[in-house]
Amino acid sequence: MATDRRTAIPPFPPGFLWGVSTSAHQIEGAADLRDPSVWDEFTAEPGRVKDGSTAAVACDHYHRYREDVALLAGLGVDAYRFSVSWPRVNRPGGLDFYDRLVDELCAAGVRPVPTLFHWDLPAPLDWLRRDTAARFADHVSAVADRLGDRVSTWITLNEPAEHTLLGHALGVHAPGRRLLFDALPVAHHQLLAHGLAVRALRAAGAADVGIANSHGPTWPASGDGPDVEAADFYDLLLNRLFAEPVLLGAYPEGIGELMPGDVAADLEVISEPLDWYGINYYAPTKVGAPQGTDIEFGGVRMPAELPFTVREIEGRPVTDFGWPVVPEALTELLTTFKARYGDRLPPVIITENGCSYDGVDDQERIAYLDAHIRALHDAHTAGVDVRGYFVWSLLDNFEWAEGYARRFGLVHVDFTTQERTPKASYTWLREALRTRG
Ligand code: GBH
Repeated sequence: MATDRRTAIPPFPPGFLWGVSTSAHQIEGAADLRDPSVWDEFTAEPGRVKDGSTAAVACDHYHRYREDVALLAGLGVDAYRFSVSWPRVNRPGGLDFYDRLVDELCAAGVRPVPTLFHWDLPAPLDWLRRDTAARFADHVSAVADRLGDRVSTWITLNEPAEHTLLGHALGVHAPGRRLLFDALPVAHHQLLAHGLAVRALRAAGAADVGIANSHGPTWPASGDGPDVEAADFYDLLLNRLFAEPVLLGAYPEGIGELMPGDVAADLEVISEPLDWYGINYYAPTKVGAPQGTDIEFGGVRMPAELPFTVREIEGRPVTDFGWPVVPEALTELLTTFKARYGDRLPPVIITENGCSYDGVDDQERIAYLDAHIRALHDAHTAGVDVRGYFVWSLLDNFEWAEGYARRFGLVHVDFTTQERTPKASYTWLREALRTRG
């Protein structure tokens, strides 16, 4: 019998976790029931978000979570990765919402996988300040005390690399700072927050803890020395700076000296052992030597003084966002991490992977997900211990500086009526999961 390669998922080891991901600020709405976050303040500034929209209502998930959990159950995923909004938890009764959500997930047989920080920092706080890390640990303890009887799998931070780079170095995300390399303490304080969070979770009895880091291969624009050097530097910033403190307890050479505080002592905290390592993967980056002028790439202005320039990857299909579709770069990323870190790399979970395309008959999304799941399987065959795969995202949602213009969902959302419509990709994934080995 001919098998349709579009619906047959290659066999992963038993216990492999299939899931979908979202984040609080991007879907919840109910802004009146949370304290303001840096994102609420940022979106209130004219010109920051492309379509001038805010996440005040978003997908109104706060009020519609039952319907959304039913969509998860209908999809047949094992797990749901969502984030807990710190500024909502800061409101009296704010944790009640997550309590209800977790109960609903458990009743539906879907494992809750909360992320404890996904960029919506309470507005009065600031990652340039060291004490934000300690405040985060208190937040984590409060959440774990409340949900820990039903939640076993936890994620500390989402993409500290992007929050540092986009939010504090380049200023295109909240809080909108353009500090370039002066943003490095923001990275250190988030990493410290991660380590303190792991300790807080352990103290609360958590047995299954990871982080969701943004990673991707960086390809030199040519074999010339300056291009290779620039690509290596970009690899250091995006990959090594955030992986090595966590996995090896050390910063890449030359970086530790630039960080604030007692870095050696902090690295002890930052490298608390994890049960698994989460990677968000979207696309590789092609990088070349600086060109002496500011460049505009993917809607981000990168100043001339940066020691690299990002270049276009040609000859590949691109998503509506303009990101190239390069599934085999996921295999490359994972085998590279395995080669670099060996036994120091715990089992890997892909905590985000997905693409933006318009329309409900989203054949391109099916092709993207199918190819990336196969690429992940290739990494498994090559000896990388992969334990899970989460699609970004369940719902079309508030895509940060892009507003509602970029749609990443398996489920279409009409932002006027809040009507949810499963896309072709939802049906495809449901059938693929139903018939998985
Ligand atoms: C994630 O960030 C976030 O965790 C999530 O909240 C967000 O909604 C989702 O992705 C989709 O954006 O121009 O080809 O070089 C992703 C961070 C940064 C990954 C930009 C892709 C550019 C690819 N992304 N990067 S390219």
